[in-house]
Amino acid sequence: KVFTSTLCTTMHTPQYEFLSGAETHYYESPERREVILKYLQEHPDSFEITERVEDFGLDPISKVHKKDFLQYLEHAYEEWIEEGGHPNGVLPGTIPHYKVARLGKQKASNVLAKSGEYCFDMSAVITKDTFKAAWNAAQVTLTATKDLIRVAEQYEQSIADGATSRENPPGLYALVRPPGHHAQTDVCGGYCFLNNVAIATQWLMDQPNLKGKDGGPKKIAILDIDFHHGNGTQEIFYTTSNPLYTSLHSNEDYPYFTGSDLEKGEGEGLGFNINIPLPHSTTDDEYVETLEKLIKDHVLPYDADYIIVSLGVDTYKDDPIAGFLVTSDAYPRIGNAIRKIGLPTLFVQEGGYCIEKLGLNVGGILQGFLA
Ligand code: Q9C
Ligand code: ZN
Repeated sequence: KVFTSTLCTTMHTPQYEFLSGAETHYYESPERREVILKYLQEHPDSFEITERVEDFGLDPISKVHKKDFLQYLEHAYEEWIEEGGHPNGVLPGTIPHYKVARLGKQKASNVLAKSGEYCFDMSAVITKDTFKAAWNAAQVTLTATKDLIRVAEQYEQSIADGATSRENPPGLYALVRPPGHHAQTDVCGGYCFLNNVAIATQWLMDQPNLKGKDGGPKKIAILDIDFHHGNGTQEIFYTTSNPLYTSLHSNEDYPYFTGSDLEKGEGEGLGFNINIPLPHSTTDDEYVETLEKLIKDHVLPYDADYIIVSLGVDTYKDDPIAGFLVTSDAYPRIGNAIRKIGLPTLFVQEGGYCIEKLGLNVGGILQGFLA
């Protein structure tokens, strides 16, 4: 079952960004959702699509993101225009580099300063409706997450009834944009503003009536298969043992300063942050074998109740902003490896920018999970 909303197409449409110093079109485009949706609609035997969105309000979002950051996102564009900023949207000109900010006691007082304080790069343009679009993506993801509870209970029941085995886990997919995994507690960046996966994960853990096997909250394992490291999700859950955060990503690309396998978590979270960086030469077999090993060594021993996948297909060989050698043949294999975990799974859309193959590649993962 697929959860989406037309607002993911109509809202948040920046005209340009900067890549390697050059002005280019904004790769995280509304067209991305359109081509994925088209593929899913062409395969009605595999996918049931719903545009039903429940409003969970601010509460689950503010459990992950700081109030001042949310206030900033909501009002940045109007302040930007008032201060004479370009109508394309808010882009930071000055970011508090740690070597500068170390001694700085000066508070960000206007939007030009705040744009740098609350954003870590030039790939997250805030337009008039960006906050609404990110809010909507989070609400769609939460709607799917609520359904995950329901289908998981059904799954347990039919196992108890002997009607199915643990090899047929239910899967849901939130087709959303903007994506989320680069968004930290109070910083946006990398096309991400609100961390959809983190918001969904935290909301699941906060459900008072939802108890895990040990009587505590349900356990969640996050599998981040976007080409880029999910610095946001890592930061948000760095000091906690639930969820387990695992990521396969490039060892030589954006966001450059996180994603090392030395980042293992801190305090209670130590050992619950698993980064597997891979070289740009990574092929289908290498990728799938590494994923299978990650699942065997880390995900299965964690004994989670749910899997949440940060689903990026910018691992694709012709992705315009990425660099692996992975082909379209790999995606059904990836989906199948995730299915074999045997747990109720929520897929949440992150990156993937090769418009021609985006539908096939995302659909390939989802169909591989079903098959
Ligand atoms: N040379 C996601 O996939 N610019 N974000 C990178 C690389 C930003 C990617 C430049 C890429 C952000 C969700
Ligand atoms: Zn990515």
